[in-house]
Amino acid sequence: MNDTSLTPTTPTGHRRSSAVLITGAGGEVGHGLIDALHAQGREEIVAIDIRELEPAMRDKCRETFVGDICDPLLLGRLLAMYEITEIYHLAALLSTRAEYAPESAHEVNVGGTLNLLRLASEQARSHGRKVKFIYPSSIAVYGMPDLDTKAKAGAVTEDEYLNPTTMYGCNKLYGEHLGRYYARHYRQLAQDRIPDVLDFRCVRYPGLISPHTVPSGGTSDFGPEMIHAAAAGKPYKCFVRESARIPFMTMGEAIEATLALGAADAKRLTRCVYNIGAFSPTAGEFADAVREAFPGADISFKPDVQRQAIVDSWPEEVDWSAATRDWDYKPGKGFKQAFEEDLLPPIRARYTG
Ligand code: AKB
Repeated sequence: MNDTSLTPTTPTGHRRSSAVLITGAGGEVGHGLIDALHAQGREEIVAIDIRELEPAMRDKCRETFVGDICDPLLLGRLLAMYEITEIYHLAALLSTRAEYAPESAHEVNVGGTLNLLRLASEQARSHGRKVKFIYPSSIAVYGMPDLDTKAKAGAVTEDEYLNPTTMYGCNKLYGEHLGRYYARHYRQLAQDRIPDVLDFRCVRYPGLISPHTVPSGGTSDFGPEMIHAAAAGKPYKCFVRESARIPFMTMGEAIEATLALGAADAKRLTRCVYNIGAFSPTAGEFADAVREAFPGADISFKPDVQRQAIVDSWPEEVDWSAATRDWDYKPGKGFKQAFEEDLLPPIRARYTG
């Protein structure tokens, strides 16, 4: 975009400091992302969450805000104080939680995303450069019509079976479209339109497994919950049947892939939305690996019909060949190797240490 910028100063006339903004920073992905960006020497992290971040996380940020992304005053403050060059918009109500309060989920997942996209475009207008907007979406955008189709479909591409059955999935799919709209068509009829305000890049996550945090509010949570429960010596009743299969990856690989997409050469990117994934064990295979690692593990299966239906509506595998072609994405390890090398050691340390 052209450099038609207003001078990036605060209302008191001081130059605004540059910032990479992370929303939903207190969640599982936020933790991993703050760690990774801090390790890269990024000193300009500004984080928002509705809850206070832990001190260890706060120490890695330039500034943290406790607040709601739906609050226009908070976003106005950010606009006034910072020259935001990059946004990682992680804040969302996940699939299970959203089904208990669909309208609130819509407010956060769609309203919040719209606020952030508007903030990004106002920032870009004010400092004269495109803002990079990294948006994690999810396999929840898919809606497989039945189990037979799910089994036959194999690895689904980004553009197939987009009929989500959850509010979260609908919200994420719309968020992907909103991002593409802001990046390519925003205010397309306005006389004073500035083109190219946003560089929108979206990565669709499968279920994520972190050795450091226990997830909450999602429907892919059965995988990580099972491992953490066994390591903590607690019994676990799995809410899906043993044959349930969806794609997963480790949190470490998801963060690496998110940063790789963020750093990718824009000229090579042929689309806004990319699938990533790594392995697709069934819940039963998950349990076998956990029992092998923790021989006394007490894991039983008691499917919850509604949560099972959500998992059944997600594909068994995703096709990530577009990510490989455009930004060299390659999953590192299969399930057993990732489980043994990347998950077990830190999980054991967490519960014994
Ligand atoms: C959820 O289960 O809602 C999330 C997701 C698959 O996006 N973990």
